[in-house]
Amino acid sequence: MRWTGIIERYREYLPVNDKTPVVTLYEGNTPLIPIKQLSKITGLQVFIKYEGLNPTGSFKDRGMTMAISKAKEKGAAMVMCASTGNTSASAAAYAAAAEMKCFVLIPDGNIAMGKLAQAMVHKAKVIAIKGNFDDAFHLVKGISADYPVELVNSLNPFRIEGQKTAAFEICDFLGDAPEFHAIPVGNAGNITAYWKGYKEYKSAGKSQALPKMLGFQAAGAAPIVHDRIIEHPETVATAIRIGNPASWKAAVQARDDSGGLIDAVSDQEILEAYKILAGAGIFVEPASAAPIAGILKLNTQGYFKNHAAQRMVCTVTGHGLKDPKTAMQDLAQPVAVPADRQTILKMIGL
Ligand code: AN7
Repeated sequence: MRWTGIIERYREYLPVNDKTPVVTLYEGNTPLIPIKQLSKITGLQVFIKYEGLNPTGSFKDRGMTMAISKAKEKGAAMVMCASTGNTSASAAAYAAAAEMKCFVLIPDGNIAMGKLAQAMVHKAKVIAIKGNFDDAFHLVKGISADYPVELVNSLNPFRIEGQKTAAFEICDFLGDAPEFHAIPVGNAGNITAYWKGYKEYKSAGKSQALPKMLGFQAAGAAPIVHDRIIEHPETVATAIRIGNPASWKAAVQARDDSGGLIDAVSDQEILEAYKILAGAGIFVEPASAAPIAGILKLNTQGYFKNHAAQRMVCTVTGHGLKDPKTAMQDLAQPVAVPADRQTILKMIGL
């Protein structure tokens, strides 16, 4: 069957009707890839849900096809969001597809280059503010409440509806829900969406089990872990540099209802996990390495010792190409040499 996006595939589980104009870039249907390097270390069956392969390179597209389609249905001409980068890239692309205007507020100097380029090529109006994501989010909430512009951050319930389809895909692929699901937590929409998806699929009789939800925040931006707002969040994982998440309560509920946890991982642990994935052929952005760092941390604490061979799915949320600067940070640029066979053979050691 030809894949034409998450709304067509999972229509019966989504708040759409025959009159909803479906704005899609054929997002979803991302691969669930076994990573033997991680299975070997943990003794679990570890898979990654490679969300970097969505049309704009992140999981946000699942939510954005819903948010923009519903905005279009309502007759909206303008959408707006605050973003650490991926939401703005996705909003800009789907708004372009829908021929709508898009305004994005970003924290100046703290979004990865690829994401900024995306928002700009799709002709969103990009406004960098002297403040962080939380400041930007506060502003867009106020403006969208007072003016005819649709908010497409994950406070918009249609975003969560779209993003829950990733859980459906995982159950369809595995035949049931996995025992564990690990995921990065920033504004906390995605952990909320997955938990909703897993519960709904079980209620519909499409799966039998529910996973333990394991959320991971960056140590310098871990409000849920510390149970307090972080005024000045800091982390190399700029996507999750968020101190006051919108879906805080729902994330705590997903954690507690599933018998899981939300923990913090240091930037160093994130970058080590990032390199392990790269070594396995998978290129992600730093925030996406947080769940890998998290399960490795839990593994050293013995958390999985009675769970041999159980299934672990880690959502890796964004593509590595989003953030080439971090990728190249501690790598030497190649030095140009003469275009000559002998030189090349000597360099390769042949
Ligand atoms: C790669 O783009 O918040 O916990 O404004 O880009 O659902 O917020 C991005 C978040 C994880 C966290 N991984 O997801 C934004 C934004 C990547 C991300 C998260 C984000 P949520």
